[in-house]
Amino acid sequence: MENLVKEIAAKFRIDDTRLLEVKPFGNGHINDTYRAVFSVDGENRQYIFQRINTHVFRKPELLMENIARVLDHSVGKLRCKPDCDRRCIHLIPTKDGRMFYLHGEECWRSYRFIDDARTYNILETENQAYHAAKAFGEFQMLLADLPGKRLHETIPNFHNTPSRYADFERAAHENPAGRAASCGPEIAFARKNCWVAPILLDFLNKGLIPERITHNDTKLNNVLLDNKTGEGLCVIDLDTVMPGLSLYDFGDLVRTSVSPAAEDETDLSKVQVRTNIFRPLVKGYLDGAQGCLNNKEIELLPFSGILITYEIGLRFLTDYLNGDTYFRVKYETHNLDRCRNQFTLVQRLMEKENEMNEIIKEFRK
Ligand code: ADP
Ligand code: GN1
Ligand code: MG
Repeated sequence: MENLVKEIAAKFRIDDTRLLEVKPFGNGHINDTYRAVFSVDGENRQYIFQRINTHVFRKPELLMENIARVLDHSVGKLRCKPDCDRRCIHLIPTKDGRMFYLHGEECWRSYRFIDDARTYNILETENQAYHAAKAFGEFQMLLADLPGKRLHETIPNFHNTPSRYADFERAAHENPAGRAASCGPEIAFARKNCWVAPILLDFLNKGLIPERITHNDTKLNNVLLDNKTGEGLCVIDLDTVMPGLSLYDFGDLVRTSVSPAAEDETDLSKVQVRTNIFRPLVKGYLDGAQGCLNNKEIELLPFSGILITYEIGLRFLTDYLNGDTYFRVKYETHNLDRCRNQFTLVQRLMEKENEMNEIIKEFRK
């Protein structure tokens, strides 16, 4: 791997360098991410190298066009802020001026590494909740006036929950991996709760909530928090930035923040909703978005966590039924364990929905 990354790195505009170390980095389910340390003029400098999963992202050139537009616009708006270099990721161009490098069938890109910052897989404090949510809210606000044509849909129907439900029913009927019998309770849960699927799209179709430019993969570990100040610095993992709903972003943040358990925790008694985390999530997101959201969007913030958690549980179940063709798995029932965990969280979020609705009343305009 070291040799491969070295070969790839040589294609990017990184000055005369000596590669000291390269290691897999992060724990994403889709792309392959590496952190490389180079010695540049006697100083250590770090870069991120990523191999884009082209099975999932079929048109990487369009995806990179989206990212470049989004970053250009964000950098422009952030220029006058203190520490602006660390508030946005920066693509390193290739030596021939492109934003990615094609290595046979593989598509690689590189980012400047943002130092003195980190991501969290499990949220620890209310302060982290506030700052992570604020960064995602700011991201929403930054892109609210992106000029030019509509962004490309890098994965069509990505958060179209009824379409995800149809994919699930197809997998359950066709049973391609012969696993349907081993997940009867999960299939039943998915069916019993299918009423959740169309709700946000119905509000969109009625014109009550708007389409926006959204991130669409706002897992807690897709925002860097500053090691010193604890503030939200920069939103990362921009592959799915495209037209969407603010509620997809807030919902995924709720999904990955309120529970003290990892997404694949198998001790389901640990899957809980910490309502004390919900309030700073809402406050942070709304502070960051600076008035972008309308009242209907604010009212639906508690429900958004339920919908997105249901949708991801459904996607894990579908992938399990299909024989693990999409998400990276570490063992045979990994996707099923993730589904059980997420469906448990859906249940717990539903039990707390009234409490979350009470909290939201404080924030309506
Ligand atoms: P994945 O698709 O694998 O989730 P990410 O883009 O989220 O890929 O990157 C994986 C991890 O690498 C992140 O969780 C973060 O810790 C780190 N990371 C990514 N980009 C940067 C960057 N520009 N600077 C510092 N760390 C980064
Ligand atoms: C994937 O790439 P990563 O790990 O940040 C997935 C998300 C899911 C998430 C579940 C492109 O995100 O939609 O919510 O796993 N990304 C894609 O953990 O499908
Ligand atoms: Mg990520």
